[in-house]
Amino acid sequence: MSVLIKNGRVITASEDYIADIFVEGEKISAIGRNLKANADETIDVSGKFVFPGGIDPHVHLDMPFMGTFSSDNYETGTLAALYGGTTTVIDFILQTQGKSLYSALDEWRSRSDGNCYSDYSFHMAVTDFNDETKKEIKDLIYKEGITSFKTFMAYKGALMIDDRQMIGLMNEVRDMGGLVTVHATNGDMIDYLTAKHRSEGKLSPLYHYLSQPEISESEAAGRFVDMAYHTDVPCYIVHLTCEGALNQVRDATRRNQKVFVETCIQYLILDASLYEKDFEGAKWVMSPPLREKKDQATLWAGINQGLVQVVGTDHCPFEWKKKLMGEKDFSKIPNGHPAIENRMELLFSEGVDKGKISLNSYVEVTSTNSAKIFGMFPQKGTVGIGSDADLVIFDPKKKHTLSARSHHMNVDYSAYEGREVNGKVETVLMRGNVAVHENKVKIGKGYGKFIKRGKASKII
Ligand code: DUC
Ligand code: ZN
Ligand code: ZN
Repeated sequence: MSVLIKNGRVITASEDYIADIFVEGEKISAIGRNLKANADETIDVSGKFVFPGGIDPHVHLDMPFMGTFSSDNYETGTLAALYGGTTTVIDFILQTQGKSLYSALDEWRSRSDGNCYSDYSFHMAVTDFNDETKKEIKDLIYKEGITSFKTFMAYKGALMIDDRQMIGLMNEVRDMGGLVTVHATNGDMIDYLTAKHRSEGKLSPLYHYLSQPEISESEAAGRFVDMAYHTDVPCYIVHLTCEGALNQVRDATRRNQKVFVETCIQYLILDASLYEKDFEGAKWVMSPPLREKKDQATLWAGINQGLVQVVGTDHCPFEWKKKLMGEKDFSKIPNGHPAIENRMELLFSEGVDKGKISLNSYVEVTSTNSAKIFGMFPQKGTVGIGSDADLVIFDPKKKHTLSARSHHMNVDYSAYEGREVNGKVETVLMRGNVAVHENKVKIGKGYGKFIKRGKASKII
């Protein structure tokens, strides 16, 4: 199978030019002006952008969490990702405390194998670091291609590890050439505030927000960055939301430390005033919570300052009836919101179209930097000869309105209901095949394959 894409405006992390792209099999084989090729299919994309397929490095599909499962499984979640221009996702395996990392890998494979539309990979969340789990790190990196290890400084009693375990894990991962990532919020502080609010009868979604103040995140981010500095391990903070936490990263650069930072689309464009809508605020109950307008300004500036390298989603949807589990107690609302399908269009509309970030930055934070940080570059993350032909044809002029009535995510509400966006994903190629075209899927379940990743780049 070969495809000739003609007259696209090709955007990479560093370039912007009009060209034709010739795709043979799964790879891009030529890029140039007026290419003459005998292709099976020719698509004229004049006036459209061609972006590298999006990479969302932070999704939770079919995940057991807070007494239920996230409502998008690997089939529905990766299909929704494709509709939104994301061709690779990295999901999180959660170790069960007291069990091995490999038993968790088996469990996650049993849910994901053969079910994906987009390509996918896993981070391994280490929730119980001990002498046995320590021995598994090397095989995960070298045999399985799982090179990033997630830690939680919150969710005490379920996912959280203490600082002693953190330092042990960091030393091991450094020696084996991996990357340590973190959900950086102070679990003890949050537990204390949650219990206090509950005992005072303060039970609405607003108190989810008030139980996780900015300082609970900035303290943990600073502690994590210090431990990573001490152990000299490459480190990455997931879903960073606020000024205080980013200032910890800014400070770390003054001692020449490199800290990779991800924020998520919701923290750039939504704010905590949504928690004042009584129980409707449960739609946006996630951890960390939405923050203030001043934090949005910090995050946009952080992208332009090179302090924030990635915009993901933390996609973790729950149907409304599941959110209702916390109707009488905010601490029982399953944490998470749906965004996997909306990230690329929202960031284009709110970021590029409104002049907050450049087109090249857009490609960096939605694709290239994740590919580099997580060891998939240049197979993924760019439009280049020899790279996988994961391509997004994007119409910057097409306006449309986001709604649960038209989205493909398996959840009965949209966190962005009624929001008009400028720009639409028109066609998506996945490894050389047209996967989505004008709102219709063209590939089958199971097309998406597991991507074994290499070592993380230390420098991007
Ligand atoms: N935060 C969420 O909101 N959901 C899943 C896990 C997390 O850390
Ligand atoms: Zn998290
Ligand atoms: Zn998450």
